[in-house]
Amino acid sequence: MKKQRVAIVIPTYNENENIVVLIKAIRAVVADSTVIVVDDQSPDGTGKSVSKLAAKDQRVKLITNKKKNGRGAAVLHGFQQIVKENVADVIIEMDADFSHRPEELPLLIEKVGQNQVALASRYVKGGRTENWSITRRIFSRCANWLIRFVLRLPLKDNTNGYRAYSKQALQTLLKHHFLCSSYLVLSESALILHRHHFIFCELPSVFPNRKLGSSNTNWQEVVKNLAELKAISQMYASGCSCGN
Ligand SMILES: Nc1nc2c(ncn2[C@@H]2O[C@H](COP(=O)(O)OP(=O)(O)OP(=O)(O)O)[C@@H](O)[C@H]2O)c(=O)[nH]1
Ligand SMILES: [Mg+2]
Repeated sequence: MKKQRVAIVIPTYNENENIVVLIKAIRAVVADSTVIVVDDQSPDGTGKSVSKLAAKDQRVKLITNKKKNGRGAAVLHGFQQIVKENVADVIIEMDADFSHRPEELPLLIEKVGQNQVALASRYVKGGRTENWSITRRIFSRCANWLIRFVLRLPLKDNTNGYRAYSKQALQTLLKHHFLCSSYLVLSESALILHRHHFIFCELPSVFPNRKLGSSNTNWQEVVKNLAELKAISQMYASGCSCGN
């Protein structure tokens, strides 16, 4: 059987303390993957560190966006590049801060299928978060409940961006014009794939809190996510399948 080509998209904003070590950790687990970092001109020099690495390793690629436009927009940019250049059969998205553990990659890759998306889930049996404050735990549960309730999605964990897609799933996604650019791209993607009858396989995942660098989640981001949730619920409730 032909070997699957794997590409991993990592959105970054101020992840200089994590990104190089993470790419090495990924390589230790999935040796021949292509790693695509999508950076929004991080002031801390993340882009420079990745471009140094890319100069030595042609399977590391850097996409630099002109301005900070949200995690989701960065991931979609990476996806577009992958489809355009046809460099992968299995495509992963993951965060740069080690909350998505590289050792979980092989199982995610194994479980992805042409019509099956594999998702790392903190809220199925065996999954959990580590070192989160009670406020963060309540917030995450409420966000998940709200998305599930409003969008009628069948997922237990709607807000974790550690996922593996087939090339077919990506091609389906990219036919659509996305309304969201924040973390809510995760929900908009799930909604599109659900409507196209893709199956979701939620795998238990351990999500440690970031040790280095600082969070990109703030109140402004929360407000943006809520506005985007309202927009997609209205768009999809009206029966319109955006952009298609
Ligand atoms: N390119 C890009 N990446 C982003 C943006 N916002 C967040 N990211 C990246 O998306 C991933 C998730 O962001 P985090 O800051 O870890 O968000 P979080 O997990 O809610 O917050 P933490 O508690 O700090 O982990 C990280 O790899 C970030 O660097 C953005 O606007 N642009
Ligand atoms: Mg994080």
